[in-house]
Amino acid sequence: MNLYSYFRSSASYRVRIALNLKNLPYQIIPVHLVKSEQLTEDYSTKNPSKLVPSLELDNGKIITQSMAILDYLENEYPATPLLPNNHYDRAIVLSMCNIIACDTHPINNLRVLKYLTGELKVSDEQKQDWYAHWILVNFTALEELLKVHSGQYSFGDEITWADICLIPQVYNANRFKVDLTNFPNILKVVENCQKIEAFIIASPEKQVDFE
Ligand SMILES: N[C@@H](CCC(=O)N[C@@H](CS)C(=O)NCC(=O)O)C(=O)O
Repeated sequence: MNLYSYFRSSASYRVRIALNLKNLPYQIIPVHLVKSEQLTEDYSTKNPSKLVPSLELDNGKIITQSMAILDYLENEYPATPLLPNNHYDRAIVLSMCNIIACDTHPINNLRVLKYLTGELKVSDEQKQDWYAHWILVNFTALEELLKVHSGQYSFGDEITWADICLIPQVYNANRFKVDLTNFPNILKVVENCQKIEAFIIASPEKQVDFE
């Protein structure tokens, strides 16, 4: 499989972790977001949203949207399950994922930040405030769920999609120097995940396109 990815893209990072956890071989095809390669005609025929990641299957078919890719991998490669079987447990894991993938990531994405500083003429300092504000609002909610449900990882002692979403989002929060000291459960889960090979080799620093 080919994964269209950018080293710093947290949505691509999610998919890299899942592929690694499931021991699936894949090749990275870098798409340089700062050079706007996601906007080229060639790439947008693969991903009409002009975003990474996109996963190209062995048969040439393409899946876009990181959560749809995770869902495909879960169904197609059920060994090493990354979601609980119990319906309630699964719903809790998805609640955690959605706090990140629906409530946080889309409003702190590159194109949103570019729109703030470009069209809306927001200063860099205000952009930073925007970024930190939405991390803090949403991490406060996530921390409450982790207080109840976390063990070694976000949901008990098994790795789930919740960890796959959390670790890249924390990487981004750190990049924007957001203070996370009030989130001890988030920090505990990050520390535990960062010991696992699948997470380590998915990290931005380990990518072929790392700068
Ligand atoms: N909902 C999408 C979000 C993808 C996304 O926003 N990707 C970012 C990188 S993390 C991107 O390609 N940004 C390019 C841009 O904003 O122009 C997914 O989960 O795949």
